[in-house]
Amino acid sequence: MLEVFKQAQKYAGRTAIRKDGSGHNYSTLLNSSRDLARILLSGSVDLHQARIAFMVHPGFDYVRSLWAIWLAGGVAVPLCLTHPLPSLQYVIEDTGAAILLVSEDLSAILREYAESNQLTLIVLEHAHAVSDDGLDLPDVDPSRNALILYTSGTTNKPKGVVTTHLNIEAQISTLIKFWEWSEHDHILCVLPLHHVHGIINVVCCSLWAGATCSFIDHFSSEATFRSFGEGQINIFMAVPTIYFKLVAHYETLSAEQRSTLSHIMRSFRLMVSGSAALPVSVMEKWGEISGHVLLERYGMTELGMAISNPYHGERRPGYVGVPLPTVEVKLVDENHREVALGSPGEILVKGPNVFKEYWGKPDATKESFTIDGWFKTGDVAVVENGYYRIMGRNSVDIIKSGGYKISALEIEEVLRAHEWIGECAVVGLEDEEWGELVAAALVLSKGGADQFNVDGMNDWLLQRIAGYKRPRKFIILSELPRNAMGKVMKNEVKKCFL
Ligand code: MCA
Ligand code: AMP
Repeated sequence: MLEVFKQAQKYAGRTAIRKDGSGHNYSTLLNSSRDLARILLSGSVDLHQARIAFMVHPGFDYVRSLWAIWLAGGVAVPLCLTHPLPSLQYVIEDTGAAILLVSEDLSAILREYAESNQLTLIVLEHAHAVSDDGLDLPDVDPSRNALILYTSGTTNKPKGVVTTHLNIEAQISTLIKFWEWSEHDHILCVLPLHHVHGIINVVCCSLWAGATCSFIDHFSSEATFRSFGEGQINIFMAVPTIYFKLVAHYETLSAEQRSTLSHIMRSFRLMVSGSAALPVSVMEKWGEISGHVLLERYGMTELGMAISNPYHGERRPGYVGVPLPTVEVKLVDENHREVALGSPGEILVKGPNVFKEYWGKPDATKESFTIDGWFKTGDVAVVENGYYRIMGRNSVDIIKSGGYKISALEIEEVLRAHEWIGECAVVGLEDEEWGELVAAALVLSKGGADQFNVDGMNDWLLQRIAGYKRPRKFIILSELPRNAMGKVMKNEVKKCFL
């Protein structure tokens, strides 16, 4: 039996999940996951690593879907709940998922597509258990693939990051020890569940520890503070943009509300920030209102978590801390030679947490590792007084906005398909709230010059890309700044927005 289920069995009677005032214990969660696994198997003995895409609201249904896929021997492919059809289609087709598992109210977007492509669409609310069919669930070897998550990179289309059960077990068990998770913990999940931060750090870690995971459907400052106000939550994890928004909302509350909230937050055990650089100003303001020194850590879809400030000991503002136990980290120059202590270098990582491959992309997989097996993160860091400080990335084409990784090239490719646009360059502009804001410099086509308008552009984009990828600023130029070789100089493009 996979370790995750052995863990869950230990805590049978404890509350695993809470949402909207009701709870489910581990035993109910496991039984319901087994029932759903049998539905997925539909009479066969093992899904044999078939990819199952699922688009399910956070909470009990999400977790039982994930667990059912694993119990049936499948590979889980979580879909983003807010992606437009072309983005969903890309993931479904890239993974070759033939079964789609969906919450009823999310099914409309996929129904017609599933029918015309002979995909099986299972609506969770209509899927009825066949638990007495006598069928055993397969014994899944932990070296098998478990999860495919899509991440943007320096190529125009996102790549599917494949992690095995062993990778995931390594990622989880390291965090359980380092951050001292226990069954007495209670975390609030406000993050989207198609990325590592929400899936692994929040949901899988809490359920591995026998803790309780509370859910809200979608982040809002009001709902988050309301949930804190109930006095049960003692762990919180979020991206810096969320802390920024919470601070801003706190400042609008009455003195009495602020004092109650601050009092409650002081009794939390742990508050973590990650997925993007935490501005020191946000860390300080959060410290004032919550009494907590945020624990900042560094991770990546391909790695889970790699570097973390200590749970005990100094959490240094502006730094991500030290490599986690079992994770090897080194900083190298462009020839992959280790740099001298105190010099900046690219972060390379090795360890049982590191992903297996990019799905269906052997060349990209090979290129992302050195010949001696270190994963090349593309992030540049320096070690100062024993702590790592992230200095940036070695590609201007990767943007981090609201904690989401966004490929400038992907957005450019979409923009270029619009008849108004001749040429374009997408960049990330520094922003305290969002980390970076997506911005597009456009050279309009002949016809586009008369017709371009931002609302029309936005409507068109939202049918093709996720909302968080949409450029928030446009600038019209007569030509893009290029170097002597004709290459667009993105740093010069950024200056055009100043
Ligand atoms: C939304 N808005 C934006 C952006 N996104 N404006 C500028 N830039 C953006 N990126 C605007 C919307 O247009 C809208 O404006 C308003 O904000 C609210 O939109 P909504 O979609 O409701 O946004 P939100 O819910 O407030 O979103 C903010 C968020 C979200 C909660 C911070 O971005 C989020 O969940 N981020 C987390 C992503 C994540 O989990 N990353 C982890 C990747 P208007 O009202 O004017 O229309 S994993 C990873 O990175 C590694 C492994 C790691 O280390 O963790
Ligand atoms: P993703 O592909 O969405 O998993 O994003 C991973 C990237 O997020 C890393 O390669 C870093 O560039 C960035 N990142 C994660 N945590 C931090 C952090 N604490 N500080 C700065 N950047 C971070």
